[in-house]
Amino acid sequence: MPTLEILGFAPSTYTRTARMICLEKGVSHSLEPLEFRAESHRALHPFLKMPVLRHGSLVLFETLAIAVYVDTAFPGPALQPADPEAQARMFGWISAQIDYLYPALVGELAKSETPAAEALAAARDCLAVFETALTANPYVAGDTLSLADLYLAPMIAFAEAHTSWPEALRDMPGLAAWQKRIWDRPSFEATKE
Ligand SMILES: N[C@@H](CCC(=O)N[C@@H](CS)C(=O)NCC(=O)O)C(=O)O
Repeated sequence: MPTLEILGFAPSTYTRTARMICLEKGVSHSLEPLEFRAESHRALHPFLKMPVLRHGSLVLFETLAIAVYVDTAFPGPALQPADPEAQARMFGWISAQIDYLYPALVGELAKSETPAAEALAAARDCLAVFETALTANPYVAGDTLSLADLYLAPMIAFAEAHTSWPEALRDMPGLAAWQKRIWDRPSFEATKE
């Protein structure tokens, strides 16, 4: 079996998601650098983003493709609910993170150590939706860890590391309890920079 490679840089939230998924599945992988924005990068990822997965002759770009491949091609704990409705909801949470939370947290909030009130309000509004979900359930998509949690953790960790992460965003007990559960996992610890 060829070694599975994740190409990207450790601080990248999506690269961290891909790596956490490998670790949660028990799939050994290596983190490999990319020649960022060089032609060699374009050959692997036509949109010049990260991560990329390489596994033998298979090359995949886009985190979601990588996530589903690693979860379904390897044994280990399932990271997607088996129930179709629950699975569809999990993908809804992932899509919301990609389209709404990532731009608010990583794109805007994390740009400044002391974010503008507008950026804070947008981040708070978005996180409040996750707070509601995490008040009802221990994990984003229900009772068990799923791909949706492994998207969320790196985004929040990145924003925490790059802003003063003010008190206004801390007043979310469901999110805080979830953070404690995920932050204690070996996959989170092992992918810290
Ligand atoms: N849709 C892509 C987004 C990947 C993405 O935006 N990755 C960031 C790092 S977390 C990146 O490559 N940033 C470099 C850039 O935008 O030039 C995916 O889901 O994999």
